[in-house]
Amino acid sequence: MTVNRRILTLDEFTLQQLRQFPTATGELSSLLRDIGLAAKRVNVEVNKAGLVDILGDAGTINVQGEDVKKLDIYANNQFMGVLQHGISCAGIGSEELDDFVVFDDEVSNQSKYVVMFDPLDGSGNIDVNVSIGTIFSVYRRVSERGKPCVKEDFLQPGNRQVAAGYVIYGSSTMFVYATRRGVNGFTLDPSIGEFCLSHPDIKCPPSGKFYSVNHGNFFQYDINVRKYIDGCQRKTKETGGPYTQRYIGSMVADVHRNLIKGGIFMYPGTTDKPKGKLRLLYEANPFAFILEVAGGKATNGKERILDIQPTELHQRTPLFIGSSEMMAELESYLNQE
Ligand code: P6P
Repeated sequence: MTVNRRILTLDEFTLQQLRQFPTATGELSSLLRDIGLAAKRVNVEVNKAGLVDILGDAGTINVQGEDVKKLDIYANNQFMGVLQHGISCAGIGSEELDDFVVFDDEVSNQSKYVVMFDPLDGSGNIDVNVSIGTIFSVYRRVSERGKPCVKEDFLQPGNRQVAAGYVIYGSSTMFVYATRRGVNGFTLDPSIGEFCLSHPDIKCPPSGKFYSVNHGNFFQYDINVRKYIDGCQRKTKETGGPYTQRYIGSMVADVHRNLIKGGIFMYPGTTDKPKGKLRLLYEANPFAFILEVAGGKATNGKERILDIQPTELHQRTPLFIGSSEMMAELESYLNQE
């Protein structure tokens, strides 16, 4: 009897992956399931944000000095809650919190992983209905069991990530995650409340037509960055173009599009912000891991993002990320004297 090929849910997929590793404990599958659950809860609120009093500012300012939207706080509490009450996570770092949080309870101190996350990136777009997202990064703790150590367990370079992913709350809600075995995308089916495998084994096209950058900062960029952007605008059919400038000010949406269709996303350093705006631990590192597994590249303009040794939770980094051939062309500009 042939079994019809069913569309796998996120849980079924992670368990299928687990079965290929007899020694695996299932903690990573459980962690991804927990994150998926929190994402579904956040999705409900994001989808009705215009209808209930969850829109607008919460009246507080976060550690970044940014107005905190009520959904930011709600999302942070949802992800932190499932991670703290699951079996897999010993502690977290969140864009919304001043410092790392060690859960320090009996179960958590025996857990294998720590998680960095931005609970709701692009939240400035909530009130105007532009796609927003959650970004997460998973590390195996270095210390043996017991209370994790910030320096040893939380401040690991991105090349030590075990998994990374994002949720995009857009025209549909997608959960995309990478392990070293590949990048897979799951679309939420509201009729059954499950993320279902819709984009298996995602590969980033080696080249594309999209370049994403905030042109408003153009004259604050390094001269070689300006030369590259100028080159993007001059592309013709004969030189691999024409390119299209697409930048919607929501990193998850911009990088997701370029991952799927090919393209390059840039948030360079500026004269006002030499380190750029984006954070290393919960924005640049997870996307750099995902893009590299999918065949793309990610640098800070000088070195591979994943090789940067972090020193603090909210440190920023310039970010250039996307299709390998477009990144190679960018690097040829950046290496000019
Ligand atoms: P700018 C959103 O606030 C965010 O952190 C990213 O999602 C987005 O790519 C970037 O900032 C946009 O920043 O300075 O271009 O508005």
